[in-house]
Amino acid sequence: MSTLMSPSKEGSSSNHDLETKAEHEGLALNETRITPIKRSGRRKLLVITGAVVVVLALALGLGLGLGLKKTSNSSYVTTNSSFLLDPNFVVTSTPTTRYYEFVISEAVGSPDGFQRPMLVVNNQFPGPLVEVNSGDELVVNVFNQLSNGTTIHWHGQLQNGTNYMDGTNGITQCPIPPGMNFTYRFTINPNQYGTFWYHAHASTQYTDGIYGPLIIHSPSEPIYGQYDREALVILSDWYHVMSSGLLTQYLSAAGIDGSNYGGVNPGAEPPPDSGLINGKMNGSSMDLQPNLRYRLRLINMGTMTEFMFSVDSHVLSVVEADGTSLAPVNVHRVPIHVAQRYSVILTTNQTTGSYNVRAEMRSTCYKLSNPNLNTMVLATMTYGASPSTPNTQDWSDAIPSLCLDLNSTMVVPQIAMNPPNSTETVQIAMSFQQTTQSGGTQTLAFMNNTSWLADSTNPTLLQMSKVGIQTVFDSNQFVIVNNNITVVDLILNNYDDSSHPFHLHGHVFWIIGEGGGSYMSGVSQLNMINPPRRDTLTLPGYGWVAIRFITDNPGLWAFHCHIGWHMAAGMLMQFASLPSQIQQLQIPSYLSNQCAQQSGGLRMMMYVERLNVKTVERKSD
Ligand SMILES: *[C@@H]1O[C@H](CO)[C@@H](O)[C@H](O)[C@H]1NC(C)=O
Ligand SMILES: *[C@@H]1O[C@H](CO)[C@@H](O)[C@H](O)[C@H]1NC(C)=O
Ligand SMILES: *[C@@H]1O[C@H](CO)[C@@H](O)[C@H](O)[C@H]1NC(C)=O
Ligand SMILES: *[C@@H]1O[C@H](CO)[C@@H](O)[C@H](O)[C@H]1NC(C)=O
Ligand SMILES: *[C@@H]1O[C@H](CO)[C@@H](O)[C@H](O)[C@H]1NC(C)=O
Ligand SMILES: *[C@@H]1O[C@H](CO)[C@@H](O)[C@H](O)[C@H]1NC(C)=O
Ligand SMILES: *[C@@H]1O[C@H](CO)[C@@H](O)[C@H](O)[C@H]1NC(C)=O
Ligand SMILES: *[C@@H]1O[C@H](CO)[C@@H](O)[C@H](O)[C@H]1NC(C)=O
Ligand SMILES: *[C@@H]1O[C@H](CO)[C@@H](O)[C@H](O)[C@H]1NC(C)=O
Ligand SMILES: *[C@@H]1O[C@H](CO)[C@@H](O)[C@H](O)[C@H]1NC(C)=O
Ligand SMILES: *[C@@H]1O[C@H](CO)[C@@H](O)[C@H](O)[C@H]1NC(C)=O
Ligand SMILES: [Cu+2]
Repeated sequence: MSTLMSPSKEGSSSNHDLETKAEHEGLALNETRITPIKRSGRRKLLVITGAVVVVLALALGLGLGLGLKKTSNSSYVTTNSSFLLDPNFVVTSTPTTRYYEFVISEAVGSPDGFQRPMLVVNNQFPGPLVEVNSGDELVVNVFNQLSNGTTIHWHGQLQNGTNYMDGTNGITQCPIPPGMNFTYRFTINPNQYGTFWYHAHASTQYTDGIYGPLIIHSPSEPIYGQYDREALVILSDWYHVMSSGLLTQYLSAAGIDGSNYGGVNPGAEPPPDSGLINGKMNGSSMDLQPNLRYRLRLINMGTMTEFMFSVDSHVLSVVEADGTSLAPVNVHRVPIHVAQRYSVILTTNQTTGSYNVRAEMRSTCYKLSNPNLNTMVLATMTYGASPSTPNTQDWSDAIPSLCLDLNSTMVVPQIAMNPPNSTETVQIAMSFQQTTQSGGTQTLAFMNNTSWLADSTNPTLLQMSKVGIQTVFDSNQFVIVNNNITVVDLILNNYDDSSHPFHLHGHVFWIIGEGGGSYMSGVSQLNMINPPRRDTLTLPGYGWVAIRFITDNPGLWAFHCHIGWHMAAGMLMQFASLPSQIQQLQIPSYLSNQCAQQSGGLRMMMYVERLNVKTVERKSD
């Protein structure tokens, strides 16, 4: 049995390497003209840009009401008492159509004991379970009762031929206007199964509670039948205030209000106030039966926190990562970053009683610390006895200091696939940079030279569906267009000190390499033998990753950091695959109608306009 990886030596030294290179050799940094800022501690490099940043918080429409149900008589959020899956769900390869109704609304809840307004699906938190078989058609009518526009994204779904159902604001659709519906209708890929989720994909809305599990069963899943029961374990970090206010502070010149966190630090993310397991802090209970094998489906639905998951006295056998069945590997703890999923098999064969289930928040990876945050989030697992407060011991294995993925040597797909040779290499530099605005400086995230900004009135998919390969995107969109089916090597260099969980929409990619420092062609090691396949991976601080994927899925696909604050700060780029096929997509007319409604004056989302971004380099000490 392996316990968890030891902290990467590469990672910790790469910080130094990078600065050495930048300052003395003028290598990677000068070459790419990326002049990252260090978002914590002493700043060595400073970038001044001639950017004009206008923040238009057009709260138009908030007061209009438009006959919407207002939330003054707010209902109280409910949370399921059990997260066991129904063992009678019929797993079959005969597809059917499954219908769901989602009402998105504001409601009041207190997941961790602190009452606050939340944004929820069907008044439930976490949102309702969507459970399907591979090949099923899924129809979800989303009724937006919020005062702002929203979208729902189906994380990890390939959406082959239905890119317009991907639910990504500014890319595949406009926000569903308040009081309107959008019906998501798509076929679950017949070869896709495992643990997925859905969440709002407009600004930072999902942080406020719009998320839930999406489970895809299949008799062809390699691990199918190797367990007796299944349970969901939903992990999330949690705030005591609405994310929109925190986002405004985070993107402001001064950064977030640091009075609670030992000082102001522009560019530093607001640290959460608590952590939750299945929508509760310390309160969730898992009532199991003895001598059964449980498939625990772990999903990190949080905004910025990597969790370290474990169950006292129970070895976990990891068998799935992001929908790929794995050769089982036994661990004591599983690190799980934002938007990732793992299935682990837990056998209830120890002394009957209650045990601690632990989701430890990796707060060492925050820029600011919240003195009121309790990083040890607990639930209680009981079998063969009545539940009691557990008196069980944590595993003694050291927890690595860096926020990295499960060592990729432990993520070995059961269905082996070596990637085809690549035909194209795309290298991207990711960094945070300071840009000037009228009131001072603002810290934004850049993919090469572009800090993404959603165009909530004219999504890139609609643009390309009209104009095809000739589309000229605005300067806030970094889009890599592939007119042919190619095999892309995407190499991402991180010039920031934090790790970032990156997600590629519409694809399952191979992780062919990762390391500290910058990628060096011919020197950096790549693995072509059955590499891990998943949809979300962690890019190490001051490190690199290389992923490989095939552009055989027509559409506009976001590639972004899943840390909500970072995506909102611009850490997103897009792949546009097969423009001629994009022009053939059967995009429902109500999708463009809802866009027309946005430009008609109801601009609900905070809109940040950035003009004339030019980077000038300046060193200071
Ligand atoms: C991953 O595991 C391999 C094999 O045990 C080891 O050589 C390597 O150092 C590990 N990587 C990290 C980052 O811990
Ligand atoms: C991103 O910038 C790097 C460094 O300048 C460059 O080599 C690379 O081609 C750029 N990537 C794209 C897709 O333009
Ligand atoms: C919540 O409970 C209801 C009723 O028992 C059930 O139908 C639903 O699937 C549950 N949701 C989750 C997420 O377990
Ligand atoms: C939206 O869907 C809900 C629930 O199905 C329905 O009651 C409502 O009339 C629909 N609204 C619009 C504008 O279509
Ligand atoms: C949760 O449990 C931990 C560990 O027992 C404890 O330190 C913490 O105070 C608890 N939090 C609450 C809100 O009960
Ligand atoms: C419990 O089950 C695990 C996993 O199958 C096994 O490795 C272990 O030996 C079992 N322990 C006992 C006490 O039966
Ligand atoms: C793939 O690349 C390897 C190494 O360059 C080469 O030996 C092999 O022939 C290539 N395979 C195909 C199918 O082109
Ligand atoms: C970024 O833009 C600057 C100035 O426009 C240019 O010189 C530089 O090569 C660009 N860097 C990348 C990585 O594309
Ligand atoms: C892409 O496809 C077009 C039309 O099918 C073809 O003419 C062109 O040569 C292809 N380009 C590449 C780089 O393969
Ligand atoms: C998408 O569908 C096309 C056409 O059926 C197929 O060639 C392609 O391989 C599919 N891609 C994925 C990722 O399923
Ligand atoms: C709606 O958006 C505005 C502007 O970003 C924000 O101030 C407000 O808090 C949002 N309302 C909700 C309920 O999220
Ligand atoms: Cu990030």
